[in-house]
Amino acid sequence: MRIIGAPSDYGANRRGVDMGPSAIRYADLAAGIEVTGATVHDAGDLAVPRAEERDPDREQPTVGKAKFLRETREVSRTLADAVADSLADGEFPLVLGGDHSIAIGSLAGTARDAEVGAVWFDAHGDFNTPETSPSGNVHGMPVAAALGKGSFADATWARADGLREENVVFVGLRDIDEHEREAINESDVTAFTMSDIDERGISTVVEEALDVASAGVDGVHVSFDLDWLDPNEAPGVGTPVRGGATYREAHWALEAVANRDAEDGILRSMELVEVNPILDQSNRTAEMAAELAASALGKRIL
Ligand code: DIR
Ligand code: MN
Ligand code: MN
Ligand code: MN
Repeated sequence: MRIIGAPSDYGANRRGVDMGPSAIRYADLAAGIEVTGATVHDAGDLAVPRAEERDPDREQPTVGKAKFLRETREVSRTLADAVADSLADGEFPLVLGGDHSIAIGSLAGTARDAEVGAVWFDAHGDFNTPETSPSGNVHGMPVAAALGKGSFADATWARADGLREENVVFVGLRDIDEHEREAINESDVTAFTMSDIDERGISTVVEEALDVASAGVDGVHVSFDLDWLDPNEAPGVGTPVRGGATYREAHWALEAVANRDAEDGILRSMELVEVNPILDQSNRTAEMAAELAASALGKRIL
């Protein structure tokens, strides 16, 4: 497997999430994964334009309210190539964000030569477009971007045409903007909220999510926003929302991903995003991210 760092914070309104890849590596990510018997190849971080060095006067594409589109497009293209190269070399891509806007690149790369589904662990729907976004932050838009919604229809860099809308599944939603709610309801994606988890239990919901995401596709991308977790477990995120998944639910969910992959080899790529060590308590959130990656990749208690 190959670790790819994508230290971008252009999609969020908080600085510090660009340090996510370092924080997760510092939490012994590679050693934790090697316990599963996997060989870990750390490809380092992608070159991301540094915020302090960017020329504010350089022309910025204006599309709706979306901020930093030029930088986001550059990062997306670089990351898409890195993910596609990793797959072509036969190495499973594990991408470390960065804010969730980097998922545009991960999805474009993993869906370049394949039909894929996605399981989206997140408090948020990430289904805004440059037109509907209340914040203008692209980290609230990656699913809409990959599916070519709104003005993303014309953005070839953002669209992941191999990503099948009917195979996109949200797990654990609890903070959705008004226009996002309509857009999700009108779309063909499947959305499980925290209420669904409360009512039906994490195991039923995640098994069903994996069924939907994997039906008839070549592989599944797992996108894991650390703000899916309850802020008590993962305080180091830019947009915490109360009432999230517990430590044990999270491990169960990612062990279910590993079990499913052991059965049918469906896991194609994964990313861990929104770790912000500046906002964290010690390095707790990055440590969670590293542990959960090991669970998703097959680490077992016995
Ligand atoms: C909010 C926050 N829905 C927005 N989104 C976040 O800005 O569009 N996604 N934090 O992870
Ligand atoms: Mn997100
Ligand atoms: Mn989120
Ligand atoms: Mn596999």
